[in-house]
Amino acid sequence: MKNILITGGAGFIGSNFINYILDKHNDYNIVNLDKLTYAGNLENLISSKDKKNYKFIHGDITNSELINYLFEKYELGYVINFAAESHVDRSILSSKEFVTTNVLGTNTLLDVARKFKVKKFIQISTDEVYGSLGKDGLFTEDTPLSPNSPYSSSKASADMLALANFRTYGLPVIITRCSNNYGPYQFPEKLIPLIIINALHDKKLPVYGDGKNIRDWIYVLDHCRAIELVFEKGENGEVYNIGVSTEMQNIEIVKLILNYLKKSDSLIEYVQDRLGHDRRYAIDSSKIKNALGWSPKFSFEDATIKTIDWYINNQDWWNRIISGEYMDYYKKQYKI
Ligand code: NAD
Ligand code: TDX
Repeated sequence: MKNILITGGAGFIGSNFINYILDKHNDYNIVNLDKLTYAGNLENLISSKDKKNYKFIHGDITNSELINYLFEKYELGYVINFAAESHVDRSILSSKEFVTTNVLGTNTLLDVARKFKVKKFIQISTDEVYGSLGKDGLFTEDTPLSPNSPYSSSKASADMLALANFRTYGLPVIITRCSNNYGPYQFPEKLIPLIIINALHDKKLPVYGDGKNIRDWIYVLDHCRAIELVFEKGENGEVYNIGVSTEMQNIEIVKLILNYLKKSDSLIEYVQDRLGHDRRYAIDSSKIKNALGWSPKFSFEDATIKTIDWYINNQDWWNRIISGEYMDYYKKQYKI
C-alpha cells in the first residue's frame, strides 16, 4: 500500500484527482488534508467519501503540528501538494493569503516531508510561473521563471523552495507545471464556469481588455492522468510541463459557450483589463511525452461540450456556491 497525503483535495483539480485515482488504484491510501476555504467543497468527493482507503482531514498546510501528527498516525510516505490560493484576480486584490498558503504552507509541508523521509513529493505548479509569451514561442521547462501576478509569484517561490529541498537535502521532489484546466467542479470564479453560469442566467459576460489574451486549455482529467504518471515514473528533481497545445483567445472560448447554449453575443461585455494581465501562455510538453510516454486522451471539442453539459446538469452544485457567503465577493467583482 502507498500512504499518500493529498493536500487541497477538496478543490477543483485535487478532487478530480482523488476521484480518478481511487477508482483506479486499490493500493493507494489517500489522506486528504484541506482547509475548506471558499474554494474547497466536500460535495466534489461524493464518489470517494465512503471508500475505506480514503480519509478527509479538515486542516491547514501551514499547521506543522497537525502535519507531523498526520505523518505519524497514517505512516505517510508520499505527498502531492495541490493546496493553494489559486485565483489571479484575488491575488491582485490581496496577496497575503497567497504568500501564507502557497509559500509558507508549501515550506511547512517540505520541512515535515524531509523529517519523515518521504519517498516522493509532487509539487503541483502552473505554467504561469514562466510569465507571459509574445506571439511566438512556447514555455519549456528551461524557460526562466518570470511571474507577473502575486499568485504566480507565490507559486514560483514554492517551486524554488521545493527544488532547493531536492538540491540541498536530496528530498525526492518533482514539479509539474500545467496550463489552464477546465472540467467539472471548477469554482465559478474562473473563466469557463463563470461564463457558462452567467450565460445560463442571461447575465453579462465580463471579458477583460480586448479578449484576445491566449490560454492553452487542458481537460482536468488529462492533467490528472499526467500527475498519476509523474507520481509513478517521474524522475526526482525534475520539472514536467503539462499541456495539450490548445491555444484559444478568451473571446473565442466565450463565443463557443454562447453558441452551444444558443445565447446571444450581446451578453458579452468588454470590461476593464486585469492588472498585469499576461498576454499568452503556451506549453511545450514534449518532455513528459518523450520521457514518460504521456499523451492526452480528451479532445477540446468533446471535453468542452462535456464540461458545459456538466454545469447544465449540476445546477444544484453551483447554486449552493453562488448563493452562499461567497456571493458578496462575486457580485462586487463581476458587477452582477
Ligand atoms: P482550487 O482553488 O479549486 O482549490 C484549492 C484547494 O486548496 C481548496 O480545496 C482549498 O480549500 C485548499 N486550500 C487552500 N488553502 C489551504 C491551506 N492553507 N491548507 C489546506 N488546504 C488549502 O484550485 P485548483 O484550481 O484545484 O488548483 C489546484 C492546484 O493546481 C493549485 O496548486 C494551482 O496552483 C494548480 N494549478 C491550477 C490550474 C488551473 O487551471 N486551475 C492550472 C495549473 C496549476
Ligand atoms: O471574468 C473573467 N473574464 C476574463 O476575461 C475571468 C474570470 C477571466 N478572464 C480572462 C483572464 C484570463 O486571460 O480569462 C483568462 C482565464 O482567466 P482565469 O480563469 O482567471 O485563469 P488564469 O488567470 O489564466 O489562471 C488559471 O490558469 C492557471 C488558474 O486560475 C490558475 O490557478 C492556474 O495556475
